[in-house]
Parts: sequence; structure tokens; C-alpha cells
Amino acid sequence: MNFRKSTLLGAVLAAALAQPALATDKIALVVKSLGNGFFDAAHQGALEAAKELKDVEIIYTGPAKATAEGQIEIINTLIAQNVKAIVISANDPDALVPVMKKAMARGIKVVSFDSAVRKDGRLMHLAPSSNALIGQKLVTMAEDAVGKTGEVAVLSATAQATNQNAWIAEMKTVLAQPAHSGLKLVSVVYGDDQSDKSYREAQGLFKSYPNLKAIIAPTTVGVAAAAKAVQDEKKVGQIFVTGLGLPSEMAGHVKSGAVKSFAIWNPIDLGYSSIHAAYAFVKGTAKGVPGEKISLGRVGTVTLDKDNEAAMAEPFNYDASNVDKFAKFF
Ligand code: RAM
Repeated sequence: MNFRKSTLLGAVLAAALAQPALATDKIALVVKSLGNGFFDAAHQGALEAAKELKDVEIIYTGPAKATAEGQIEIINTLIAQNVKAIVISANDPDALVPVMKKAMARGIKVVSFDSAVRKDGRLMHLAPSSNALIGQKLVTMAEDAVGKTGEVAVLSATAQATNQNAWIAEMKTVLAQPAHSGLKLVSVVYGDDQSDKSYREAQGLFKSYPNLKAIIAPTTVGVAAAAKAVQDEKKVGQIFVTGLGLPSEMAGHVKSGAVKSFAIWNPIDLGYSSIHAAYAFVKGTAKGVPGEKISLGRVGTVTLDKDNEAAMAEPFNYDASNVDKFAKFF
């Protein structure tokens, strides 16, 4: 080797040693479906976490439609791509278990967030808030809009969605209490977290239940579509819409009067926290045992319950007084 070649080699080597390429861990964020503003906000939070953690790369993905089959196909691809962790909002609690077990058997850390995978198909589940609290809030908001009596209907996401089904179950418990039994739940319909289907389902409810007073939609897609249907069909003041919505998508509907109030937690924080939780498993600082504390970066820590689930904050209420302020964020 001549002098020039060896100095060149030395320089290259020195540069490599001085700035070792940071090995990044790929963490996949698998959402129920793409094109949903709620998950876009969660993705934003995930990117913030990755920036903070430095050695993480986020793969944001999900099926076009909110189905378990679509998610299974994606997960098989992610397994082949050697991702370190999969963070998923599940379209079905049970159907995803086999593929999640396959991923975990290959050392991939699986965390569900937002909508849970059954306990044996993940290491932990991060819920945005307590299910009981959400169910209670949905009923309270409906009563605030229409009073203590009358017909109400639920417009949900997909029929298999773990989170919506848990919240609807909690709502039913609240509605069975004497203090709330004046509200009569006449129907539960599914818009599959697609705007057009949700819109048509809302129209169907208007036709089937002429005395309907409120639509409660525990989905950001459904609640916005139902409010639009109420406006378009000139039912403002006759039928009220409430549920879980994004301020950015609901501000106009609050102004039109179709919606008095709605609630949601911070989807950016939820995405951010989920990545932090997955990272703890990748680095081996979290094992997934009941009672364990999981660090969620700037959001704080959560403690796993007996089912390895943890819940974050209380849902926040929005109405004409604050919706514009938050519409800028999510
Ligand atoms: C939709 C999705 C999501 C749910 C929110 C409230 O965006 O169904 O899973 O948490 O609504």
C-alpha cells in the first residue's frame, strides 16, 4: 500500500471512529386505518418521541380500511423487515393474537395502544384513559345536550373495535343506573371509521328513529360525519351529536349548533407515549409484569395493572369556549 492510499484509509477510518453511525431501532406504528386525523396526530407524537430518543426510526403504517385482515398482512411484512417493536391500535382483540405471538416469538416487542390486542398477544396495552370514565363522560355529554330523557343512538367505528366496544359496554352500565335510565339507547350502528359510511349510518338513524334526540359517536370519524349529516339534513336543534372528536374537525360543527360539547384526550401525547413504552421494552428496561412502572418521557410514568394495561389521563371536554384554541393542535 502506498503512502497516499494508507493516509486516505486512515482518514476514512478516523472519520468513522469519530462519528459512529447511530444504529437505529425500527419501531412500527400500526394504526387502525390510514387517513384518520386521530392517527395522524398520534404519528406526530411518535415522531417527536423518536427525535428525542435519537436511535429510533418510526415506520408509520396501517390498512386502507379498518380491518384485522389488513393489519395481519402488514404485520407479516414488518416481521420480515426485522422491526424491533410493533405498536398497534387493534381492529380486533382476538384475530390479531396469532400474528402478534409470531412476532413476539421472533423477539419483536409488541405493545398495543388506543385499541387493545388481547392480553396474550402483546406485552402491554396503553389506554388513553379509563374505559369507565369514558363511558360515563359520553352519557353525561348526551344529557348535557338533550336532558335526562329521550331516545339516543350510538354510531360506532367497526363492530370488532376493542376500544369502542369497551366504551359502549361502560355506557350501557351507566344508562342502566336509575339516574340515567331516562335515556333510551335505541340502536348501535357502525360506520367503520369511514366518513361516507358513517354519514349514511347517521342518515339511516334519522329515518328509523323519528324521535331520536342524540347520536353518541365514540369515534372521531363517526362524530364528525354524524354532525355533518345533522347539518345537511337541517336537524340542528332537533338531534344533537356528541362523542369523541378532534377539535380541528369539530370546531365548525360546534359553531353550527349540531354539537354542544364533545371530548377527547391528546392524540399526540398518546402516540408519543406509546413509542416511549415500546422503546423501554426494546432496551430491556421494561419486562411487562403487573405493577411495573413504565416511563413515558415528558408525559411521566404509568403503572401496569394485573392485565398489563395502563391508562393515561382524563378525557378533556370541548365546547364553544375552547374548541378554536385546541383546533390548532389536533
Ligand atoms: C377514531 C378511532 C380511534 C379512537 C378515536 C376516538 O379515530 O376509532 O381508535 O380512539 O376515534
